[in-house]
Amino acid sequence: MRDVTIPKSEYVPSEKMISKVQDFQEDEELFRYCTLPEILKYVECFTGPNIMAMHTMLINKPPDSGKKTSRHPLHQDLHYFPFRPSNSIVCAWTAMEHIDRNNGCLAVLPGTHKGPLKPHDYPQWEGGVNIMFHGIQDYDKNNARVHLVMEKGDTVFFHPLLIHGSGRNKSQGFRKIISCHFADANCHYIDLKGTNQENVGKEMEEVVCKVYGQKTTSLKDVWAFRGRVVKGKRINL
Ligand SMILES: O=C(O)CCC(=O)C(=O)O
Repeated sequence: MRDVTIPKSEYVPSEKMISKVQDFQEDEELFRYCTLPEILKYVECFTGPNIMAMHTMLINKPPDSGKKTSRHPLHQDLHYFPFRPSNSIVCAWTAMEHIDRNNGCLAVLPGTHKGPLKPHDYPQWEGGVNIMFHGIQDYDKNNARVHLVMEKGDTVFFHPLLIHGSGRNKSQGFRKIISCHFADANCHYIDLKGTNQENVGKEMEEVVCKVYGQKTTSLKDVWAFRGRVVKGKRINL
């Protein structure tokens, strides 16, 4: 992914242009992260013994161009997932360097994982919004906000309903993190039709069709194609 402020015509793949590498499950070195015993021992507390790595990301948050597009709006990750139950899904998010409010640390609203999945949409930001950066408009503004200052290698594990986002990168460096969403292999796919995830589901299908040059696709196939078993056996996902 490139930041929305970089025109397509100026895009040359390099550390300075790539803001996110998504779906690195075929990259042996990066995917090693998703198999580390130090990570899986905590993941298993949420998922049980049959663990699927469903969604992988290396985020290289670029120095903000001044348009504040390096921010990530407050959202719940479950918005993007067509599988349940939510209590059997967990994100591991690891700092690859010191991260604080200056380079855009995570901001979380504690306790929000106990609430429902809220409707998401693109925020109305003047400088533009990156593709798929959907946000929640109606979160409780009085809810405490905690900024997670982390050192290289520190990892947080969080629930897919936890409302979180990240601030703009005011530093001159690239803020790097690596993350994976894990799920219990017993989770099941759901139909997004008629839910508040219907739009994101359609948008995701469109992106996949564009990238892979296909006319149609199904979200279930997309996620089954992405998912990899990392411990135990593959069951439903
Ligand atoms: O790393 C960040 O800045 C936040 C990423 C995030 O919340 C996400 O991709 O769901």
